[in-house]
Amino acid sequence: MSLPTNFLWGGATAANQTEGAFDKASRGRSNMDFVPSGPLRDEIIVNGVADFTDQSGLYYPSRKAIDMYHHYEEDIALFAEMGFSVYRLSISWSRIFPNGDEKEPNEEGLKFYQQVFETCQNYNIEPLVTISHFECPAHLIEHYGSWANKKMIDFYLNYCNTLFTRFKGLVKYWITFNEINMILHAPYMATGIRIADEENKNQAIYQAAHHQLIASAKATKLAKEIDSNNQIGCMLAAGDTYGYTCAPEDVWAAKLADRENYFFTDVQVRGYYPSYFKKRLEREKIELDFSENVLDLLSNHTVDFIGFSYYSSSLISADPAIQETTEGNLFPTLNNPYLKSSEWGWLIDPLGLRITMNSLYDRYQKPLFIVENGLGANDVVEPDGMINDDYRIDYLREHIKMMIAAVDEDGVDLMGYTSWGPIDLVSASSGELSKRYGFIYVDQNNEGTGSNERKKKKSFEWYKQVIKTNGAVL
Ligand code: BGP
Repeated sequence: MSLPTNFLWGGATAANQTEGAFDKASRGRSNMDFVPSGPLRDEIIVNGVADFTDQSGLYYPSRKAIDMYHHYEEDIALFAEMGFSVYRLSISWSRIFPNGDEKEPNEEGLKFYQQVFETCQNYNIEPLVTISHFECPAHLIEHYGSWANKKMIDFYLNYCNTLFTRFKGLVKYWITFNEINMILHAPYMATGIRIADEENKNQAIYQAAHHQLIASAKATKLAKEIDSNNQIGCMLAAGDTYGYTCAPEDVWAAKLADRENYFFTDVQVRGYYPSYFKKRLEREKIELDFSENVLDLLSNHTVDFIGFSYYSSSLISADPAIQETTEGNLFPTLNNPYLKSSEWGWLIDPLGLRITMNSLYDRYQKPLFIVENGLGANDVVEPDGMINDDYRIDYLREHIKMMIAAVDEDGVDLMGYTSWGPIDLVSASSGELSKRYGFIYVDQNNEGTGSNERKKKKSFEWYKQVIKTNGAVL
């Protein structure tokens, strides 16, 4: 079993789930600053009813997170100790443009990321930067309706221009939007849009997605103009859908479900709206701008690589009587009797990763990058201070085995692997700190009253060895 010698190993985080310091250094307010933990959360991230007036009594986990803003040197040093050659992180748009529509950026924000990237550089860690990871300045939501509005393309481009120019030479791997297809499941969290009425939901979603796809193509163009070394990726929440039975109706239902996701990558990788989707637009009377310059843009500025997250496969049935679904996921799927699930009800399917990698590579024949994969679990600190997360090691081992098989036996071209949350962070779906993913434990909790002290878990040494042996010792 072998991986290429230049294979990139590391971990992935997002600004709103780690940084905290939401009001430091002239940072503006952002969509996730107003999403509390607890029962209100689901409603807000899905239907977009965040209240931008401060509600005392509620706890907003993104505001404090794990205070990586003040701990990044220590954290990156720990990543380096594990041997990371890549660190995927996102930039908080509202640190750079506090309102989002200014012409000039906030120097304090730029300086912060400059220091972060220089720290990475000192350890020979390649940053992989997500330009927008579930992040939108609150001002753009309040005053423009976020991505529902075409003007967002220019605001986003101005932000990209600032990043590409300022970080030229420090960053070469970029992802335009995190899990662009998550707009289907959590429109507010993913993009800041609010779905006003169910009837026009798809028009609203695909209009906003269309703006993001145009913005992504424009950003790709700009990135290359500023530095031809730049490598741009799209990013998809992936995971193949299986039919519940071999009934052709179930197989067909699974194919249709996968298309919902592939639509986004079809545009970003192939450069045009696929025929099946154009038919759907006609059927649903969804109107989008397909002027010649938009079509040219999409076709001339496709991405260099396909970033994707993989947590599990999905299961679908055409029979409405089959209804038993998993829990704790933003997009519940049918329970698969062949699979176990995590404490949060997410199905665990390592072979599904190999299947998904093959589906993506068969379809696109472009380099893939696994930019998220991991297990969210309740970790226990033993009286001796140890955190024995063998379940996490098992999860990752089985997934990495399948990843290597896809490369080694199936010939998939894979650039790298960044596990999700190498350090504990705020869960996007639940807002909980107790849903931990890290190799590094953070003394922080669901109420935000912890000390933020960092501690290595058992998986820390395990992952270090995996990286050192390029996946040979698992
Ligand atoms: C993806 C997001 C991440 C991350 C991850 C795990 O959808 O890109 O931001 O949070 O899922 O999900 P959760 O945090 O809900 O466990």
